[in-house]
Amino acid sequence: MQRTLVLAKPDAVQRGLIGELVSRIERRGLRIVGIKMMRVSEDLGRRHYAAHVDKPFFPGLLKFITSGPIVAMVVEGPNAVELVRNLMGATNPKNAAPGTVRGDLAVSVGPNLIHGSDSPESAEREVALFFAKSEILDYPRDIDRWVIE
Ligand code: D4T
Repeated sequence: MQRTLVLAKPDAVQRGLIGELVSRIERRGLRIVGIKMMRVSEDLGRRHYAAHVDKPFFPGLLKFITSGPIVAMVVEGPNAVELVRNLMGATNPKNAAPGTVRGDLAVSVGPNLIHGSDSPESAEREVALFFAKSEILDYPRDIDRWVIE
């Protein structure tokens, strides 16, 4: 079982696509075990994108990710990191396959709707950056026992 951090970026929130992203994740069979709407502070943005601080696109990236509310999620399942990366599609929507989030719904490499951790190590680091332990809730799939005949 693996966990990964998923962000519905500011463009996803503004375009009313939170449900679309959540739905694709859930329909794949992955479980959401943490979810919250929040603003990314400049400090959190810098820490999250630490690998990119020296890249020419970093200032724009930081402005974008801090520009409006996002929805952060902890997503759990077998191979969750790879499954989420696959459903996101390539970073540049121009190269993203149809059927993926970016291939179906995005046109630009900046506002490209979704973030997913790129390795189990990044996932561990990023989940800890965005979520306190108490905000991640494990639950069994035992809803049928509440059915009243
Ligand atoms: P994130 O990290 O947001 O999930 O995207 P990816 O994992 O798919 O892509 P990334 O880490 O290589 O890039 C991080 C972030 O920077 C933006 N970006 C990237 C950009 O604005 N211009 C660029 O040239 C690149 C390569 C998009 C995603």
